[in-house]
Amino acid sequence: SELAARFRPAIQDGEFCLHFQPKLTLDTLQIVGLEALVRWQHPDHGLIFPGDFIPLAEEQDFIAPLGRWIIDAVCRQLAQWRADGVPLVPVAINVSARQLRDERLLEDFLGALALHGIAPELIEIELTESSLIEDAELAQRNLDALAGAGIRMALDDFGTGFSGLSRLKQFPIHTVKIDRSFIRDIRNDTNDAVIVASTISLAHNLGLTVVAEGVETRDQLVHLKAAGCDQVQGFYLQRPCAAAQIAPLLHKQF
Ligand code: G
Ligand code: G
Ligand code: NA
Ligand code: MN
Repeated sequence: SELAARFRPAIQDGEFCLHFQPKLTLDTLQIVGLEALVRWQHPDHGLIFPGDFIPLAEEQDFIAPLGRWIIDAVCRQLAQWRADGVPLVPVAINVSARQLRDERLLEDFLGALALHGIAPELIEIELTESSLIEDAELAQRNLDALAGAGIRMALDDFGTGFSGLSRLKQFPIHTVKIDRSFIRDIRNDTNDAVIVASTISLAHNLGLTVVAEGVETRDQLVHLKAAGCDQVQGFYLQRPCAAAQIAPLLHKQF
């Protein structure tokens, strides 16, 4: 396709960029982490969101080089913030199914961390349930090695897959992110409220941190706080934004 043909030059020409969305602790509403979200500033099509090119990148064997660019860009950004005196919080990187099966994944992370002098505790990987299902052996080896190196893992979009509970035992997961489809109607839909409450209780019993994603209203926030959720992320709190807008937010709270 036309988009795929431009993938490689787009890296060279600096057309990819990262936005960052804060995760806040429900106790104090302080920022305790960021999620990196890739965007493509296409010369003809304008800003393209990852939903419109990540699946294509996976299909076209471009996800490995793009993934490497993203890992390096996150570590470079952390080093830049540190040089600017910005208080650092961990940054989460989304890793897709194909990337999890790449023999070089560990090397990519460790190489970028070393190059930019970043501690592994400042990086988190976000995985989806579905990415853990097929060819789980290779994924398991990569994830065990990454966890062994000190990188934390979050299970993203939790509740939308079929195998969440067994995966929590099998893989080195520290955090579950409850999918935003359960948060949307949490105030009115009893099923959603029960699913969220049960997920929080299950996760806490397993010693895991719980993040609710897609929080768009104050009412949802109040409900999640009463339900004992640990962290929140969503448009009500902060939309994904450029690094330059994140720095003052981190400065302000420390
Ligand atoms: O921004 P948007 O709603 O289009 O994001 C859609 C999907 O793209 C999300 O599922 C998100 O996890 C994924 N995504 C965003 N950034 C990255 C990234 O850097 N790498 C990978 N593999 N997926 C990403
Ligand atoms: O699959 P994943 O959870 O990684 O998807 C991240 C995507 O969710 C990003 O594209 C981000 O823009 C989007 N997002 C973040 N907060 C909200 C929100 O409050 N509402 C909605 N609808 N999308 C959100
Ligand atoms: Na994510
Ligand atoms: Mn998600």
